Amino acid sequence: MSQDDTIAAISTPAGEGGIGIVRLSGKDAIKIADRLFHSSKGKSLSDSSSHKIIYGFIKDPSTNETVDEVLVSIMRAPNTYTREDIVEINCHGGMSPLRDVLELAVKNGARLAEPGEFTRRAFLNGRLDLSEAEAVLDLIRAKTDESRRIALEQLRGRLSEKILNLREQLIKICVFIEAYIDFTEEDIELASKKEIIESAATILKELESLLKSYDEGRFFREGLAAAIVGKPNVGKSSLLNALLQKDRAIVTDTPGTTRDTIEEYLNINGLPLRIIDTAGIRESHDMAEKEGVKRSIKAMEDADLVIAVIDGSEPLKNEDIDIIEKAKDKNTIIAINKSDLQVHENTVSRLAPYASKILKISAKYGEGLEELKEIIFQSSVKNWKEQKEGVIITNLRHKIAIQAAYDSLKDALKAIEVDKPLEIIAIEFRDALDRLGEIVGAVTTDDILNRIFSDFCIGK
Ligand SMILES: Nc1nc2c(ncn2[C@@H]2O[C@H](COP(=O)(O)OP(=O)(O)O)[C@@H](O)[C@H]2O)c(=O)[nH]1
Ligand SMILES: [Mg+2]
Repeated sequence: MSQDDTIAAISTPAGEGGIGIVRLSGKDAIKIADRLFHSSKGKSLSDSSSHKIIYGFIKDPSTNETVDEVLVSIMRAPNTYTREDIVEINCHGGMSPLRDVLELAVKNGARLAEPGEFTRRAFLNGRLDLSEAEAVLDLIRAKTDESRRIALEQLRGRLSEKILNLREQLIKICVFIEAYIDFTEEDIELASKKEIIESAATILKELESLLKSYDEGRFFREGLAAAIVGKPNVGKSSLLNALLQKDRAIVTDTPGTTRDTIEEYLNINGLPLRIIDTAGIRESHDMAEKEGVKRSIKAMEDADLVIAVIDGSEPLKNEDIDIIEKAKDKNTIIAINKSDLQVHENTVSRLAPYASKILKISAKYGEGLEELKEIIFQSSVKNWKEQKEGVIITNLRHKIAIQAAYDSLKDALKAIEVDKPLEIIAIEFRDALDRLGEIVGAVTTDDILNRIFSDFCIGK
């Protein structure tokens, strides 16, 4: 894909509209447009100053036939989207005039643009960095106010600024270590070592908060899956119904009523929660129930959050503990249900070691549900409000790069700790630096660029 030629594309969506735009970018953009354009006053585009709109007609130079009545915008480099000369021909918005004008542009020296090629040129010419270019696509695709806000922030360079700042700190460390390697025979002094460790730790913390912002942002985009688990008859289905405020799941006092998982959506302060009621987990010889139990365990494993329900009116059983044990790697909330009845004395204290979030509820009488919702919200998105002020990661590519930088930095710290050779330590820091560079495009490959820009539509 050459950058020397002039590209052209229809930049507005297909279909009928009030206007449609054919866009040209490149060093011959104005010359090519001039071959097609006739202003009413006979003035050529080449004679026009930059950032002007001129009225006239597009004619086919080979037949002199008029194709459309247009307004043409002239934007001369470098103050343009691509940093090249850009001409935008505002046609009447129908596919026929647009296609004809585009075809004439191509016949007269332009090349059809590839998907995202305008933005790719903007990146290659230094108008946008890579994360800003990606934000252009996010902005086009934004479906909620929140995602638009985040995309716009990124387009304005908030993320880039943050990454550049972290890279500068890393460069300082690298330069320092490399100076040691080059000019001294000795090992790093203790004081300097401490300084390196401290600034690496600061960077690590910032990377951590960026990673967290991705996870929490994901909850708002995709919702959070919460599995309600527990023994049969503890009140799981009652809890689902109580949270939804409707009789969604069948509630009976016969254990083993719920055989399959049931899912419903609930909105907690704007957080879409997918709640999954599961079959009670117990040993069973019934085939259908066995299958249900299997699905419960799978739902628990897949969930972002586990609500483990205990029947507080009866003594705690080993089966209860077994289920909680199964969820030990999860963000787990223990809900001691049936608090309207007498809750057994030592149930709370016995459960304390298993989860930091324990509360008493009564699904039947709707007690403790607001508190439960609050705990769900807090434990999943506790930093979101602060994050809103800070920089938010929404792009998986960025997340992967930050995670890799984070891992390299951890390795660097470990290497310092065990007094590995300075060369090895320097490599880890360099690696972290490069991985962060991938985000803004300071370090990149054609592969990465192709992948990113092929997601764009033609004309952007
Ligand atoms: N007293 C009391 N009974 C409850 C409460 N929640 C559920 N139950 C009863 O416990 C039994 C089992 O409830 P269910 O929701 O089907 O439990 P599941 O098997 O865990 O889904 C039913 O008879 C419910 O009415 C509660 O908060 N208090
Ligand atoms: Mg049930």
